[in-house]
Amino acid sequence: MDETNDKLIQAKQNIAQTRSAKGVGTGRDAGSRDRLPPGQRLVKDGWPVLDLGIQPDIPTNLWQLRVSGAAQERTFSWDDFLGLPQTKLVTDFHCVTSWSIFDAHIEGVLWKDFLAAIEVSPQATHAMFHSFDGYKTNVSLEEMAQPNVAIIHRFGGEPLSREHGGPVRTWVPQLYAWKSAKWVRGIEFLNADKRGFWEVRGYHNHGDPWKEERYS
Ligand SMILES: Nc1nc2c(c(=O)[nH]1)N[C@H]1C(S)=C(S)[C@@H](COP(=O)(O)O)O[C@H]1N2
Ligand SMILES: [Mo]
Repeated sequence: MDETNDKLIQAKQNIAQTRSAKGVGTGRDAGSRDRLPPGQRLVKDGWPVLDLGIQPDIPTNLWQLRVSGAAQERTFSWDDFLGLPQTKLVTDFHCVTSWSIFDAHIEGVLWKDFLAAIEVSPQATHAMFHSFDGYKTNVSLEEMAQPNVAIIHRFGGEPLSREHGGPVRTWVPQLYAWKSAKWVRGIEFLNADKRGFWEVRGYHNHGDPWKEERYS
């Protein structure tokens, strides 16, 4: 498939617009607030897949990650990327469509270790993550500096599957899952905020699940 699923995108955009007209959030209380954000339900078996109708197939020998914008340009090959310090993490993950998963075992390069390998302009404030399917999403560098933010290539002890964004995706677990770009191919540093794919279609610009920042 090389066309995006326009009906699905339109439907999600409509949800964003109706929900935001009614005010923020679902208003539901999920209980166990210590772990499950409000309005979320725990998915116990499996991990739902969400995309635009395209699942790019990028073999690792052709995969590259390009750093651009307010940073020194740099392109990482698969081997360059695996040569960066590797860390294993266990985190939860929350999608705005209200599913959450607990205890995702992931592995990859912590954002702080990635930053140590590149040169970012002191003026940079945000990053735009660009993906092979044309998707993009913006995250502030302040959010990227939170613990457990990483660029990952393994999940559950296996290479990250194609449907979940393999070979490499970003992982920003303290924000709703649309902020974690699957099939990432580029990181563009910005001196001012810009909105990504869902952010221009009514999703919240920040996306904190604990504040139910679902739609704007
Ligand atoms: N490249 C890309 N990344 C993406 C998306 C996408 O369509 N394309 N969808 C986002 C959304 S809306 C969600 S909820 C999560 C879903 O990740 P999963 O399919 O691994 O659960 O990926 C996010 N990252
Ligand atoms: Mo999503």
